[in-house]
Amino acid sequence: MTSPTTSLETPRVPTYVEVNCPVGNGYTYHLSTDSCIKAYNSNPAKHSIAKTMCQQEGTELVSIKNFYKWQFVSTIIGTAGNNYYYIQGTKDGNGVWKLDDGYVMTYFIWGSGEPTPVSANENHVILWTADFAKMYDVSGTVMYGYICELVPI
Ligand SMILES: [Ca+2]
Repeated sequence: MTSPTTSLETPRVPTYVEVNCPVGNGYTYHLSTDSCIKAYNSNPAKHSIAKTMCQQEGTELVSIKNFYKWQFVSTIIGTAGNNYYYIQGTKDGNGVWKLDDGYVMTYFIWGSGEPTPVSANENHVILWTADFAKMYDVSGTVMYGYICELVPI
């Protein structure tokens, strides 16, 4: 005697990020990391301006907290060509990398020879497509592209 297997699974409830991701504005949603990002490279900006540009459209610079997130971002920007994109990450006076919310940054996938010694004042992070979208620490004053991310409010 077998009873029918129930198929009354609860429908998956879309997340805030999924529902609100502005895909019509060029953002891409990625389900398994629940992230929504857009890469900008046509109007390079220094770090502080890049941050503001994201904020002006209700997003922030992308925060990369694990390999899977980095992998998604790398598929968006590509791992070829010669493009640079600011992401979150600011080095404090003690050489500690922090995200914009003040939490310590724990995931890194540095490019060759990176990070540069603390004394060099390279206090921000970019991804460089020519090196497989790996992280490079740089001065925030150089104009680069940037990647914005929609985060839950
Ligand atoms: Ca560097």
